[in-house]
Amino acid sequence: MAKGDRGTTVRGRRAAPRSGQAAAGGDPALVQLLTPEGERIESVTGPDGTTYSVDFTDEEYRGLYRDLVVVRKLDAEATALQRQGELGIWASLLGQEAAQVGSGRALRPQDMAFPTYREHGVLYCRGIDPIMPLGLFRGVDQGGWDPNEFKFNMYTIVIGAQTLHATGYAMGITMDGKTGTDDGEAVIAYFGDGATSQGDVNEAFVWSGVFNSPIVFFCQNNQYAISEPLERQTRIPLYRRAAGFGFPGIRVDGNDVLATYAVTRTALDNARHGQGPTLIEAFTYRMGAHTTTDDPTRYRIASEVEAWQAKDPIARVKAFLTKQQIADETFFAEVDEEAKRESLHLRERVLAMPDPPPSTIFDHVYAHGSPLVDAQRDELARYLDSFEGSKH
Ligand SMILES: Cc1ncc(C[n+]2csc(CCOP(=O)(O)OP(=O)(O)O)c2C)c(N)n1
Ligand SMILES: [Mg+2]
Repeated sequence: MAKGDRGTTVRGRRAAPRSGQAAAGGDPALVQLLTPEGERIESVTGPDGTTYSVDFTDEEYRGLYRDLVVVRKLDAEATALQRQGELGIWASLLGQEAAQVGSGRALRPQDMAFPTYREHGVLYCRGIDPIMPLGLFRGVDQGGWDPNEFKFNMYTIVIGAQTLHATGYAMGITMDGKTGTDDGEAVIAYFGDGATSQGDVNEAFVWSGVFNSPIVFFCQNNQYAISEPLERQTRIPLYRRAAGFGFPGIRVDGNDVLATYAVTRTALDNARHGQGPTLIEAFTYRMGAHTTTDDPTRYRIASEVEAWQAKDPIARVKAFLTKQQIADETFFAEVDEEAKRESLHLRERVLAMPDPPPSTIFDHVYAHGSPLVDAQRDELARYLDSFEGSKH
């Protein structure tokens, strides 16, 4: 995968042992600040000369660890709920926690995010009640959060469509004069490796590039689009596609929460200051199934999954915190306990979610209603009333 990259060099000033380089898979273009063994790399200079580093307090490091653990636990609970018939489907983020927490925490409050259907970790970082996507996947509502209040749009199932929505939004905030200052707004659009083959995504790249829009394209390359592996999407590393559209692309270790944070924050700040788009390729791995309807053992081998297990995004933060004596066993046990409490709370609330009346399917089709939708609502009501003993 990285073969075409051999000519690119990263000049990192490494404070930690050289093991960091091997851990980066030998790919010199991968920005990494925390190796799988938990060694901290002080800073890394990317191919374009930008230096990436983070300067967190101990409390902030512990906060990131807590986010990662809670997000994974809530996700596992959602998968279990689906298996027990309580959700129609679930798209797990397992393995992608660092890509999501790193980029999610890099967002400033005023930044707007456009997610796919898998961004539960980013949603959590935006302060949205984690039950919200479960209502959607239980089929009792259509998401439920206010995109403007939380600056996090609705989940998008149509692959790549949100990149165009995000591009339009980014062009709009430029016209509204909301960019160009430190407290200006920037936009982030999430999508997967498979989505990069969609026309929508390529059109979004064209428009954003040409209009120098304040947008960060955040591609979580989890190596698969359902059963289709990366080599069926591209012959070159995905981040290098950006060059053809006239803006920078960078590949970051998506299992490294620190590097993901640093790269995303820089790209967002560039965008808000009028320096245009960036494509970030967060190199990661989907540890679970595509969704609960999928069986990945049909198309990938166990040794591949095991190789990625050794790059686990949470284990490396735990190793780092332990080595640096930033956290101890008591803290880790507390976080586990907290995650357990939150997931139990989530479960109880999901089970208590009432089924909505059938007519609510028509409620949010148009913001201000429509005669056609009104007629369809009436027709359904008449149909349901036609059943003997119907309460509808
Ligand atoms: C326009 C469109 N085509 C096909 C699908 C069916 N589909 C759902 S998920 C998916 C794969 C997406 O892969 P990727 O972009 O890598 O995201 P990931 O699921 O791996 O996060 C496809 C083809 C769809 N939802 N929308
Ligand atoms: Mg994918």
